[in-house]
Amino acid sequence: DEQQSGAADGFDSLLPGLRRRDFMKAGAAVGGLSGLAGCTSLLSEEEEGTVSAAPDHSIPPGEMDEYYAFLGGGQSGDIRVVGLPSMRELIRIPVFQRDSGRGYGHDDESREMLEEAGGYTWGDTHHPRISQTDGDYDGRFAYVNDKANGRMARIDLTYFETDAIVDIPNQQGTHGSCAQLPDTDLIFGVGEFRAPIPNDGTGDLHDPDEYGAVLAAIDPESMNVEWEVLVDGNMDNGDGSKEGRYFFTTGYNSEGAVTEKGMTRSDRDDVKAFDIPRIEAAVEAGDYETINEVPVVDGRKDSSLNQGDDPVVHYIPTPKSPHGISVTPDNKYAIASGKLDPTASVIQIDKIDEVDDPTDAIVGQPKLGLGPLHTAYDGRGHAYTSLFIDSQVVKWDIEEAVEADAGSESPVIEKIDVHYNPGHLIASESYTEDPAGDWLISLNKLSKDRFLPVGPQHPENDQLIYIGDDEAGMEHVKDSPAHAEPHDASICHRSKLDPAKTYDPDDLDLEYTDEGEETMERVGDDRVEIEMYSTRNKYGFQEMTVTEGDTIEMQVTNIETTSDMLHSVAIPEHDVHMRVAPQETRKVTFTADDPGVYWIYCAHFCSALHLEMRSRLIVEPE
Ligand code: CUK
Ligand code: CUA
Repeated sequence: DEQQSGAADGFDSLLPGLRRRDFMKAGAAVGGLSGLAGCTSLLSEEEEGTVSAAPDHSIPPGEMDEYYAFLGGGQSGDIRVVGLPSMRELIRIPVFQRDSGRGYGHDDESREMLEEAGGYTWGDTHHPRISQTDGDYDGRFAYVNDKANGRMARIDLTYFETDAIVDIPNQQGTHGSCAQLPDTDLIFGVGEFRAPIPNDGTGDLHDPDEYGAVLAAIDPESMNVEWEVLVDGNMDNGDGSKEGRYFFTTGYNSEGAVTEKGMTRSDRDDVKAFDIPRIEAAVEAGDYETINEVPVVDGRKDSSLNQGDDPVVHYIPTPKSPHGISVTPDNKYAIASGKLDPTASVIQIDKIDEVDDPTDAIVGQPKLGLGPLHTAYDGRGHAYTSLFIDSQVVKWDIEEAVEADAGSESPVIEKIDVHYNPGHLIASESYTEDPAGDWLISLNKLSKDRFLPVGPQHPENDQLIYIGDDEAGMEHVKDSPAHAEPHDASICHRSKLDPAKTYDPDDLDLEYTDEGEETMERVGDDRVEIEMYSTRNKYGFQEMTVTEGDTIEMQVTNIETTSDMLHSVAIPEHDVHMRVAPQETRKVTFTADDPGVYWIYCAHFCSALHLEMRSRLIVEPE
């Protein structure tokens, strides 16, 4: 297994599977390695078998991965579905952007969805979270944020397709996203950018004191925003307690500033613990202000709802600008990573509502390294935190961190180098009550010299690390280049997903058109409605004649029952590419503005007669 051979990156490439720590041990036996280029295969054969504890991670041709990893594609606006442990990208699910490969944003339904959600051409997807029932993945939906335009989307995991997008009122920079556990009763969108509320040009736009950020709670079925909570400072990432009582957010800029200098002035920011039942009681009691049709509960520090013993939001002071937050699988702790501080803060969840001084809920503060960003779990009591500045993943013992003094390094078990500068990391099923504890992906922001150069923009580097053997320690087994730019991910065992092989026509709103049922009708003066089928290797109509200026509604059913047998409707010079998968019916509406002949063709290669699968759109002059 020679993933990295040939790269000029030091001894990691000479000894695939050999960790730096082991290198020290092996060093005596193999001598000075710097001059040993050319001996790579010899060394690998000798050393790999004895050193590697990882199970075989090279999935042979024809065999399948054990896990699905869903990666937020960042500024690409999509979700990437990657198989683990092979790291093969299986498919991309377009969410906030059009994608001609999947016909997304080309048919009426998905195009209207994108238009109603603001009509933007892109989004910034960071945190894909899979719906849960009883604290485990149920394989029904994934939810993901759009940091760019303040939105949340739902992906139907039966079809691996985006089926709803909500444009969240009063929120700019929807960053963290997370389902309320254990049964996905709400979806939370975490508002990062402080802005005027409502942001409609009223008030003093230059006065940051008039800005605010909200947490939004969204109904997972209707995708309506049910309520919001206004807070002090801005927010960043979020995660919920496993029983559903609290939702935690990190934040920076408790200063409420508008410049980098101002945002980093004070030594403390805070973790906010939203008490969901109390917030819902406040909404029930009418204790809110309706802004842009959403009930907004005042959760700022000086709000009357936060005085006394039953605050709706606890503000727990933590060192400078904590970034990631995640709840341990046993629901005991919420761990916030320090970012600008070398520690993580271990917050004991059942203390939050008991202590007089919120700081007392912090029961551990291990010193981990420089730039701790995100923390994942193996279910064996260990935490794994990405160190952005140190370019490392640090493994540490959670209970040890509670025992040890604040600032102690003793909970640290092991560090492994990653290449380079990790943002998120994620372990298999880390967000559930029962993580699998075998694989971890470090989602590195910089790849530098790890791959063939491809110009000034380098790919990201998603690195696979085996964490299943505590004796042997973490083992880096694979590099995988990624298109810009994965942030968070969720890893789900394949047994928990049941994707459809073909469409179920009952799941679709449009009517199925079988062979022989095709119709073409002129409706009114300048509208033509077409309903037809597609199959190997023809469309329901061999030609369609319309008049210049006509609006054409073309609905097409793929009547194939064989899985994987896609067709599409590509219309030159009309910006149309409508995919139809087996048993799927879709509709596209377009205007025939220019007289002429246009060859409608199928763009998905479907058979030896794929090129002959054609029809003519004949647009006669008026
Ligand atoms: S993230 Cu969104 S800035 Cu660390 Cu969860 Cu990358
Ligand atoms: Cu149908 Cu190609």
